[in-house]
Amino acid sequence: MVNVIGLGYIGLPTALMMASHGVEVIGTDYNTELVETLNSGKTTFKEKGIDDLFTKAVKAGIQFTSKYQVTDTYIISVPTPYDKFSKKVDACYVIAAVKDVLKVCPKGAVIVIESTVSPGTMDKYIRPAVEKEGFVTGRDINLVHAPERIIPGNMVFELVHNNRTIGADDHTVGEKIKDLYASFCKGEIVVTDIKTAEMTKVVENTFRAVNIAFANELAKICRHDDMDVYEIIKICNMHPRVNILQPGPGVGGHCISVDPWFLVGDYPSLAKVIDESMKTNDGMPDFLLNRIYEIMKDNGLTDVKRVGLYGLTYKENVDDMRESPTLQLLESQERHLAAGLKVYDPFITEDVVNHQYHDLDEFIENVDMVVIMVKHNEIIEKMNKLKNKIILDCHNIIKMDGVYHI
Ligand code: SAJ
Repeated sequence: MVNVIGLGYIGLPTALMMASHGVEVIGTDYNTELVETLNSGKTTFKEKGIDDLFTKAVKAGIQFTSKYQVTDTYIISVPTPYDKFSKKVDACYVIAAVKDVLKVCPKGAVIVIESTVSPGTMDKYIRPAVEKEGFVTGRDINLVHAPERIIPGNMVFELVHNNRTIGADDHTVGEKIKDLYASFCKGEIVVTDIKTAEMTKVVENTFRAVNIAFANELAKICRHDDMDVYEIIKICNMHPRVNILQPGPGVGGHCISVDPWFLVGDYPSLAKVIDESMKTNDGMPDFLLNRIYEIMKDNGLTDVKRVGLYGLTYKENVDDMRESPTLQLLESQERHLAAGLKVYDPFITEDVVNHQYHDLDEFIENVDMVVIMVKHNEIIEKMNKLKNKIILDCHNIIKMDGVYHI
């Protein structure tokens, strides 16, 4: 039996996937409300394919509880909070979960950490925490790091099809955990050591962050001399060895906007390109705010209350707002002038910011200018509703005359 600890964005789909592929799974979360919701037959967030997967897993016998189980395999996927100012990740929840596991687990148990941690965390914090409790790692407890790699919006597909990395002290233990993941994962599963696994996870997200920063920098260069960045990227990408990403209003989420800072924090005099890239991405909401003022001025619009931001989530077709560029922009706006920008997102049904709308038509009716912050399918399908509005499209998805871009 596998006890999955932490039933959030990663733990829940992982537990459901294993259960629906013949593994006996019990999911544990200290949030009793969340456990009750799952036990009442409902999932806790929106994600393509998750409801069907949930039904299959429940049929296969998955259970949800707040108690830690006595078993030989634990998978920990609890959040790793990130401090915006120190740019450091705090492994406190992971350590707390490991300590709780140690209270119940038999000798020889394997603890797999899926949560993203900064490179070196296992040796610096987790291993000492285990040994402080009187356990010898490698003998009484086997530690494994199996970083998750799935992308919100396509998690269920990617869980099955992505390649995976398993970092273990002991190769035999690594192979055993590889077999467990192979119950559902059709990708290649590489077994390596823990530090390498920690580093690969952060490096993958850093690669993407640096490449998004490059696209954002190109957008700024092109804006400066009135060139079409999308046309330029499209043509460059026809070269067999060029693959530029897309500029945008900023980088959100709890991964690409966070993980690369771990490398900057640990190697300040070495990680120069990464540092500049992160600053470029973090600066995009401010750049965009200036662009909004510029377009307002060009169109004789003086009242910021007549401008609406479409999209609050950090990217399209998910309900996750963590580090979202829209929230960053709203924060920045409050520093610069009286707040007033209107906001709407079809995925956010509760009130989270001022001047928020819950109906697309009503939102559009109350603004003269719409800024497309997030390319939800809804607005692609209903772009006709934007006719006669001033449009600033941060994703180049609105195919109409007179649309402004970043
Ligand atoms: N973005 C751009 N331009 C692009 C692509 C993305 O501005 O061309 C922005 C998005 O709008 C979003 C942010 O970047 O605000 C991040 O979105 P994303 O879709 O690139 O990635 P995440 O954060 O949802 O998920 C990433 C993935 N990592 C990589 O692709 C290397 C995923 O596989 C990881 O599992 C996840 O981080 C994680 O949990 O670490």
